[in-house]
Amino acid sequence: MSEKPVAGTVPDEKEAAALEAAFDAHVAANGKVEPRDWMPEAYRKTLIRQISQHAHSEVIGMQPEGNWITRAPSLRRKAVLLAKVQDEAGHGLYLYAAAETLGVSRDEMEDALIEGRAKYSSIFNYPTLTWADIGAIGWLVDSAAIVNQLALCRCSYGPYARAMIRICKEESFHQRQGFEIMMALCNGSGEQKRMAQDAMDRWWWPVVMMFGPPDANSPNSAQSMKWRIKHKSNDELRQAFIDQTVPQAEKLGLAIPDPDLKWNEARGHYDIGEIDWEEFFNVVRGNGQCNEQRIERRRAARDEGLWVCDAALAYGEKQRARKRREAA
Ligand code: FAQ
Repeated sequence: MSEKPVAGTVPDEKEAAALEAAFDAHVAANGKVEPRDWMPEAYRKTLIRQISQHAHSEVIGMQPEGNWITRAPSLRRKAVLLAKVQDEAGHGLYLYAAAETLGVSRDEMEDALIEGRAKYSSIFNYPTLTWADIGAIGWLVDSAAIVNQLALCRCSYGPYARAMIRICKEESFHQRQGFEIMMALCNGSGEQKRMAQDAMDRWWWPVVMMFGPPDANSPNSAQSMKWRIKHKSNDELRQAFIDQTVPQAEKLGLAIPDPDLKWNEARGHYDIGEIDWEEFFNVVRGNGQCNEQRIERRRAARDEGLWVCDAALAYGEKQRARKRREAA
């Protein structure tokens, strides 16, 4: 993008309008934006909001699954779950690093989360009551995350798009491990099958809501789509997830807890019943079953881990001092 102005330019009003017009044309032509490029302040802020929210979701998302690491039903299941939870930490790291390229520090983002100024995905405020919930998260939540993130691989902001490509590859493994847990339960005893159905009954609607409010009530969508941060709307992604998941549920022999779910031949999509948006906004406002616990655990993990950061920084400084002495 040779004609792109660089960050740090302080333009006057006329220049600013020209820069913005050039920026809009660049992203409209599917051009990528890199950290040193000039960008509208609102674009930068929108990305910080979305990427940090995404990073927080990955990190908070470790808690519901972490809850079952010590209780996984076999050593194999335990090892796989441990690896998955570690992957989520890695995803958080890539995403925080992508957000840092926009001039915000990791400490600032973490403070915003812990002080309730930044959001994270509603889905992680539901409890994991049985082992089948681990299958449901992997199968349903990771499927939903992949549908959303595949579109984000084409996001106009380079560092975010590149992080998404790597994350999506790892999420497909997560989705398969979830489906495999559900398959084992559905082919098992009557009690196991009932456990799988119970997880399906509790997770289905929260996952459907996870794509965000309906397009008509999504204040950020229009601008984010214009800037090619988002390539598909919340409702388009929700529909894609439903269409791909219904046949998978049929294959497992699980019923979807929606009496109004039916194939619409004319639309070429499934129709679904009414979504309880009051529940969604209630959870987003902090009143879900686990919001308080999730943030409290995150705060404790940060506070208890501070000495590790201090020790790592002191060790790094000691190494640098030794190198300086050796070079002198
Ligand atoms: N939860 O105007 P829109 C994962 C907020 S990663 C809470 O439509 P936008 C991996 C939204 O922030 C899951 N808040 O907003 C994993 C906004 O509030 P604000 C996370 C929500 O940004 C799997 C307001 O509502 N994925 O699962 C939610 O254009 C298993 C109005 O909404 C991402 O974050 C929600 N569900 O579209 C990990 C993907 N939905 O900020 C562990 C990246 C909306 O103005 C285990 N993010 N809100 O105060 C996105 O694609 C977008 O941000 C959307 C929302 C689609 C989530």
